[in-house]
Amino acid sequence: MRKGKKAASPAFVTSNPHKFAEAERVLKQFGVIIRHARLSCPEIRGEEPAVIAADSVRRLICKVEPPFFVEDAGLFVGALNGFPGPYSAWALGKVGLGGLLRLMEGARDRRASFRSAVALFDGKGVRVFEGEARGRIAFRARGENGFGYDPVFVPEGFRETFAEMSGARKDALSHRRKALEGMARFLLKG
Ligand code: ITT
Repeated sequence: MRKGKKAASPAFVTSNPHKFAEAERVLKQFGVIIRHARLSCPEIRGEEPAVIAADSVRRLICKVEPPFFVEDAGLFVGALNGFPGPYSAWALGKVGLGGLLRLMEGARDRRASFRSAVALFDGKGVRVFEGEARGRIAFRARGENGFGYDPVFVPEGFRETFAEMSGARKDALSHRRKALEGMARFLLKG
């Protein structure tokens, strides 16, 4: 457990309770306590999580009391030229994990990465923090923990999927933790 200077309590603007729970768990370790602003913010179409998150946070200025942050994340599969990437939530809703596994049938290169970008507005300016977790797509869905694509994502150096790991183990490896850690260090410096 890391202890540091007390930072202001930022709001996480997200409609996804799983993302909020992960962020709360990670940031608590840095002494950063967050509030949940349960809003969904329309996202621009784009490839880069950092660009999408920065745009979303800018559109919330004047609507949410600073400091606040948003996070954009997605699963980028090499053999599918980065799909579903920015369409991760949409693709999961449309075809589910089964649909992704069918697209990957016969694919020998199963490399993929989760990418996260956290965009913070601290009342003065916008800062973006990024994180990536590399791994591969499993041959079948395994595990009950986590959310989204966790049952089909095997992080580099492991055999288990994120969904077969404890929350603490996922946090140690995850794209979201890496991006949030960048934000926590920035907040604690300020
Ligand atoms: P908000 O935009 O309201 O925060 P969202 O669920 O739409 O919620 P994203 O656009 O960032 O959030 O996430 C896109 C999808 O990518 C998400 O719904 C999951 O299906 C998937 N995803 C993101 N991070 C994940 C993770 O850590 N584990 C598994 N799937 C993840």
